[in-house]
Order: sequence, then C-alpha cells, then structure tokens
Amino acid sequence: MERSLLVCLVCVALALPAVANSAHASLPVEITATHPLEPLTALEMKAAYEIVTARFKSDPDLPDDKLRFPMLVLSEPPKQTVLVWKSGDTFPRVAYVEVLHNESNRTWVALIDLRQSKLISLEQIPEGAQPALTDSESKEAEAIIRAYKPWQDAMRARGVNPDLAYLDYWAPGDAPLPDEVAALLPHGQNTRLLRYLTFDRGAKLDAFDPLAPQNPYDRPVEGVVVTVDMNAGAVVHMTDTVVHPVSSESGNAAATVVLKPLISEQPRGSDIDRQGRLVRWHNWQFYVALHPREGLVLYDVRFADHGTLRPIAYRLSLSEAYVYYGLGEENWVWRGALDVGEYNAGMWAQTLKVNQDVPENAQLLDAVFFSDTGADAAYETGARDFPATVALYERDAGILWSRTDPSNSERDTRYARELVVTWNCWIGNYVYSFDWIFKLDGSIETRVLLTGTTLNRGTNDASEPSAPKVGIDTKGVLVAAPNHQHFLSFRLDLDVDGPLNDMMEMEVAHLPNTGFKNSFTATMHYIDREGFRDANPFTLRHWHVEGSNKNAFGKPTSYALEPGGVAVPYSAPDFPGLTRAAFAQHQLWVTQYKEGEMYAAGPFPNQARAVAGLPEFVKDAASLAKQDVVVWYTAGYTHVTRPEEFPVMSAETIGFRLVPRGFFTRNPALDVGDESRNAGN
Ligand SMILES: [Cu+2]
Repeated sequence: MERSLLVCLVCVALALPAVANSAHASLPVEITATHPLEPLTALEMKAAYEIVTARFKSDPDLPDDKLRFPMLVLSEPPKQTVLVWKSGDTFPRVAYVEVLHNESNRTWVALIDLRQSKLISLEQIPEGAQPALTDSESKEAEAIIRAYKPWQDAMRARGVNPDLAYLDYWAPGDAPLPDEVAALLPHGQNTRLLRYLTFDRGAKLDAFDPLAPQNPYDRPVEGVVVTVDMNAGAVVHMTDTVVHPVSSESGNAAATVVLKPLISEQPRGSDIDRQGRLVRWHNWQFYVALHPREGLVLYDVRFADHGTLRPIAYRLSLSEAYVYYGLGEENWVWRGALDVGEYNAGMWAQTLKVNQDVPENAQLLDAVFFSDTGADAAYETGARDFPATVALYERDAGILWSRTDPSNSERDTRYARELVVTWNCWIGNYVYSFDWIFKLDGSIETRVLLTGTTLNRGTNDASEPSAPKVGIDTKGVLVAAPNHQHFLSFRLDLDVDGPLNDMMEMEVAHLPNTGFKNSFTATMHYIDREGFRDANPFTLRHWHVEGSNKNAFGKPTSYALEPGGVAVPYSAPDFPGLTRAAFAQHQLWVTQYKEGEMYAAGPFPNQARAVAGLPEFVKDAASLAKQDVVVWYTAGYTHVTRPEEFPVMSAETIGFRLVPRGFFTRNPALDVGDESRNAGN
C-alpha cells in the first residue's frame, strides 16, 4: 500500500513539470557557477532550450517543429555588474538563444533568466539577415546535392566519381541569385542559402588511411558551384562553366626526417596558478573562456604591480574575420568569408593535441557548446563536449634582459619565459591558431597563425593574373591558388587603471628649428571622438589608451597598441563584400563602450546587405574623453600565394602587441630571478 502510494506521488511529481511547462515556468535549474562570466553548463543549456521551446509550442503564432539553434550561450552580465561583483555575491544568469525556422525564413533571439526559469524576451530579427550556418543544415544540403543529377553529371564530365567527391559548404557571400531564380522563390533574395564547392576526395567519406590521408582541398573541381535554398531544401542554382582537369595530387607528407626529442619539462611544477578559469601567472591575472562565436575570450586582465592588481583590459577577443578572393570570375567573386559571424568560429575549435598543437607542459581546458538541433538522441542535454580546446603553457622566450658591467665584463642577465593562452579552429581549408602571449615585461602579444590549405583552383596552363600556379601532379595537371586577403578584427575593451580612459595617437617626425638636423620627436594627438585611423609605419603610428592615474613622471599611465601585420583591401571600394566587412578598410577603430556593440560586422552579417557593425557604432562620433574606450584592431594579411604553400601551408603569422608605456614607473621585469631557467637543478 505504502509502496503504491509512493509510486503514485512519483507519478504526480514527474507529471507536474510537463504540465507546468506550457503555462508556467519549469523548475529552476541548479546554478553551479561561481563567477558571473562562467560559461553555461550543459544543464543550464538544456534548461534554456526547454524554456524557449515550451514557448514556441504554446504560442500558436510560432512554429513548433524543425527549429534550429545556431547559438545558445551565456548572455554576459552588464559590465558594471561584473566590475562591482565580489566573490560570493549573487549575479544574473541569463541565456542568449537564437532560434531559426528555415521553412518560414524567420529567426528569433530569446533571453532566458535561468535563475527565475523564465523567458525575458523573444524578438524576431528583420528578414534579410541570417544567423550563422549550422552543422545540421550542411548535412541536409549535402544530401540534396548528392542526389541532384546535374551535379552528378557535372562531376562525371570532369572525370570525378560523385561518390568520392567532397562537398565544401559556404555562406553564400555577396553574389545575389539571378533575378529570374529569385523571382520564383517566396523569400526572393532573402532566401536562406548555402553554396557548395566540390573537391575530389578520391575515397569514400568514411575511408581513412592514416598513412595516406585524403586531402580533398588539393584536388579542386573547378567550374561548379551549387546553391541550395535552405528554406525549401532544394537546389536553386548551379554553375557549370569551365571544365579543367582535376589534379591527382596526393598531398601527403613524406616524413623522412625524424628530429630528436625537444621536451618542455617543468620538474618543480608549473608557475601557472589556475583555479578553474581564473589564471594567475607571474604578475598577471585574468579569467578565460571559450565562446562559441568568438573563440577565446580573456576577461578582467590585471597586472599585480608591487602587490596592487591594476586593471588593463576588461575583455579581449576576436570579433570578426573577413577573407575574400581576388580572382575576377563568377565562381569566385562571391567567396568572401566572415568566419566569426557566418560560421561561428568558436564552434570549430579543435581538440588540441599535446606535442602537435601545444607542448607537453600545457594545461588544457574543456568547453561545452550547444548543438544546433537541440536535445535529441545524440546529445541528451543538447550540449556537446569540446574537450581540450584551450591550452595554457609556459615556454622558453629567449633573453628577457641583459647588461654587462663595462669595468669588469660581469654579466647580469635574465632568461625570459612567456605564458601562451591558445586555441585553434578549423574553418574549411584553413586553420587559424590564436596565441595570446603574456610576457614578464607587462606586454601582451597576440599572434594569429594561418595554416591549412590555400583555397585552390582547378586550372589549365593559361596564365591567370590573380591565381598563381602552385601545384603540379605527376601527370602535369596544374593547381592554382587565387590571391586573397585576410582581415581579423580584434575587439579590445581596454580598461587602463579602470574603465575611464583617453585615446591618443603617437607619431614620430623630424623636429625642425632646433638648430640641429638630427632632432626628431614623438608627438601625441588626442583622438577625442569615435572613428577610425589607419596605420602609418613611416611615422611609427601607435595608439595609446591612457588611464586616469598619473605615473611618477606626471603623465597618464598608458598601454600602447602597436600594429603588426597590416593590409589594405585591394578590391574596389564599392565591392559588396567590403561593404559588409567595412571594418577591413581601417586598422584602428575606436568606440565608446556600449553594451551590445560586440561584432565588427554586426550581429548577423550572413547575407546582410545593410552596413552594420563598426561604421554604425562610430556614426554618432560620441566623445572619447575620459570615457570607457573600446579599441578595435584590424590585423591583415595579403596572401599572394606561392608553390611552397602547396599542398599544405606552413603557419604564417600576423598580430599586434599591447605594450605598457608609462604604465609602470620602471621595468616591471626586474623581479625575475636569474635561477628561473634551471630551477630544477
Ligand atoms: Cu591566405
């Protein structure tokens, strides 16, 4: 009797939340986060997903099936909330969810209060902009193309077995559909699209030989681009232009040289003091997370200066990436990738391999991201594990500083090491690795490594001005790699000695009228309004973010942004791709901090036609005087391709540095002992 009553109570308890779901909030999820910026747990993601889907099920005006979730992530608390937060205080816990319904071509953004288990807001974004591509869409579209006879015929016409072809999916970029095609579609030019390139993998997709891995990107099938309508799930357009021979290049590395071991050992342990995501190393302290869109985010970066933790930055991250190709040809003109906003770069984070991506002394952090299809048989909570996607490690960095006493030749030298915080993502043919390098001298260097395979083109022996030949197989079949440019926008929310900062530009020039012809000086100009600036290596143009405090010399404390690799777009100024990625036109943009201004090309750049992001952010030319300044740096790389980058490209590097300039009273690296290198002996 007792037992059956218990069973009955269990039934009621189990039944209640299901009933409650449609009318009321469900039971709150347990919040285990101890820091306001801690990424959502799998259970929090599931709770957010259930709350938002319950709303879609209960509202007759909303679709309730075939929903996708391109993004589900922590909605970060307002900056002010985080800045005043103390360990142990409570903090908001809000989820940001994008909901895509392909059939009706609509997307909503939901905010969910996880502490209250309720929907805060649900807003539809304007038609014409699209959220990033999703994994499940790519699989559906691929199946549609594989069954599409004209594509199969086009492959056979090029000597490629369609069953052994690799289909590479792309955001549709900037070439609209032909008018006669768009006219037949319910959503016209606003139709959600995917575009596909084909490569000859030469083997079935599930075939893998570790000794001879397939490299489809080395075997481009030229002249065929398939466009899929993702609202209706059908091919709407296919180019079938040139027929060029397809390379049989194996692309395999022949490992004939075995180098002797080089081991990174720390016999007395690491100097990285990490509690969860809070990292302390030497005098540095910061909080680290991996974001599904931006990838690595560093929060609340501080430096302990004689025991005082001085703020330097509130939030540092990649904001957008823009890569376009310089070949004037219909199959290439649309290829402009915004890897962050169109592809959710963070979701492409790779599991880092020790001794391949990072040395053996690396500490590895895991991430959890939500699947775009929600909770299902494959992922019970909807959350997917991204293990070991962030690494922190100390490495050898050569000489830190050195001086020699001229009277007796006695040396005083310190060996440097640096802390590398890294992640890398694989986006189609490219791999981008992002290193944020913290140094003993108070500087931070950001280095982006570009590797992978160039986006290759099947070709013949005719010369093409924008597509150098890079590969030739044993039969003499050529491969070309069109020239292209990479632009990476970093959002640097610097808070030098606190949020209220000034923005300065430093330039060096000859100083006339001193009576001496050797004189030159660095002059400073205020940048007192939002806007943009261009790099100028001839004047050593640097940008300084000044704090409100004065240093020992009566000058504001400051950090300098020193440009690294710079590129200017060589496309026409009115090229549609550049209009969408206007941030690429200038190396520096500077804005007054405003909540929600996160992405250099706007929140939804995929298929967007209106100018968004930085040009909009700076439009009102808001004051920067003693304001919370956000600096946006565009790192650039003009890639004129060469044979040595085929069949795989060695890592190329671009980046920038953040360097203290009057932030400290003297060299902050005086505290490093000279026993550091061989501390184990
Ligand atoms: Cu490149």
